[in-house]
Amino acid sequence: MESRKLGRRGRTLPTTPLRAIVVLAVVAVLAALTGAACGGGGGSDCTSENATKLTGTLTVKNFAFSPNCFSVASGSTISVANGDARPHNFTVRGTDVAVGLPGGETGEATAPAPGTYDFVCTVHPSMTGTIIVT
Ligand SMILES: [Cu+2]
Repeated sequence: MESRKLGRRGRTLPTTPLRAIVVLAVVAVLAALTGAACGGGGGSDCTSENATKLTGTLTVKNFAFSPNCFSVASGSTISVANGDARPHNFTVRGTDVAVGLPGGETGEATAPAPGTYDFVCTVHPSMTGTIIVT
């Protein structure tokens, strides 16, 4: 019968925790967004100065390429070893390099013309890297 409870005083206690939760949620979303923006790819951070000179084999392990920023000479052979049980591939964007890698197997690619290329495993688009071909 008394409908006064939510009257003028309804905004003291209930809104404070709610507002805190909303603020925390917004902060969490922003952190997730900026984290994703910074952590994704890493391709643009790969330059001839910080690239690893690939002397051995490009390794795929735990759904990641290692190294994922490397330099090679044009025309040289890039060996890619899949250390995972799952199939992957080594696909260099903007070239015809696309090497299928069944679980546990090694494939070979020929480094394309000089330039900077992004590469990816098209099965797992988060597996990316950059090659500096010299
Ligand atoms: Cu993959």
